[in-house]
Amino acid sequence: MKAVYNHHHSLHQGKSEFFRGAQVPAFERADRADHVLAEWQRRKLGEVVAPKDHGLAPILAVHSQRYIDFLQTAWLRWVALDPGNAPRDAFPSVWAIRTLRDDVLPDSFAAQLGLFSMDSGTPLTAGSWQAAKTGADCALTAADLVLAGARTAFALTRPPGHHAGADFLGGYCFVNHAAVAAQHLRGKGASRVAVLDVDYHHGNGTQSIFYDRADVLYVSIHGDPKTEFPFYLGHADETGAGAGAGCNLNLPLPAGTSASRWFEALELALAKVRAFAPEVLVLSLGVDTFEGDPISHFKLTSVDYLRMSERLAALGLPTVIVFEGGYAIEEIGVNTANALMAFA
Ligand code: SP5
Ligand code: ZN
Repeated sequence: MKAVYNHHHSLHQGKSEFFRGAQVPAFERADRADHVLAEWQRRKLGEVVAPKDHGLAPILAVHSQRYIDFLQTAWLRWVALDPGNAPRDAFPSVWAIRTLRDDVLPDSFAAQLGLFSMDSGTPLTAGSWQAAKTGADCALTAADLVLAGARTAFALTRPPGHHAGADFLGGYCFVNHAAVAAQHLRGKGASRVAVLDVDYHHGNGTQSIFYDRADVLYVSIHGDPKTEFPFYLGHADETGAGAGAGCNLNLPLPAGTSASRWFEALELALAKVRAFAPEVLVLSLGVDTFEGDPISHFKLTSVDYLRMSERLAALGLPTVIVFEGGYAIEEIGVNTANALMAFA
């Protein structure tokens, strides 16, 4: 298998995030990708290739023009507000929540940042756009490899993507790589694409982008949003809308869920994917389901990722794998490589 590696990932280096009123060191760190790459090379899982520039069109196929316009210039505008801002990441301080208008774009940078954000946990930095744009190119290049006949390709990128919606950032995500890849596969002739999301957190962005569509299935196993981020989406009664009715499956599990219970949910997810009969699978691979993850609460062990890999590969589908979350830095390389093992 080839890994399409984002050589620009470390241009995004969030310093901190907010937790209970305090600024704490960011969990989504640059060395996450370094550890995965090191383990990939240690196990000789395959060639590491550079992404091809796909321009903006495939990103604009799933994100709004106004949001991408904002992302491209956001850092320069943040610093233009006050040169003293340069050492600090940008965070929103105001939001266009219910009853407030989100259809009129304010001139104020602070107001735009809030309009285009779902949380205050996602530091926007000097290189966030470039890292996320290159991440999309990784996912697109991996999709191209699969379209050209590769069984599997791995987009090794950060920051992650599955929380980013058509019109907003959040949950450490700016551009939704899995959605960009799924849409690209559709445009290049795959008639049905399934996205399976095994990150600990519900991929609210991916779900919402495809919610009313019958051509892209979204299936997710995740921490119950009643207690876990992203809180406001990911419930079991979200099954799709309009033409997309029945093309969304959420399998929320309580914090503290064991590996055996998680694997039961995986079988339900796999059955749904099989019944949809997609031509291609996009796998949103987060390893924050690990028992040692510092922000998540499932109980998977490192060897469980080998079993996960076997069950996923048994689908027998051409698969584009996109790296998402996972914050246990010491084990992230081993866990991710284990999850890829049956594909390699
Ligand atoms: C892609 C992805 O995995 N995004 C996750 C975003 C989670 N953001 C909320 C994190 C809350 C952190 N809580 C700190 C707990 C410290 N013990
Ligand atoms: Zn996650």
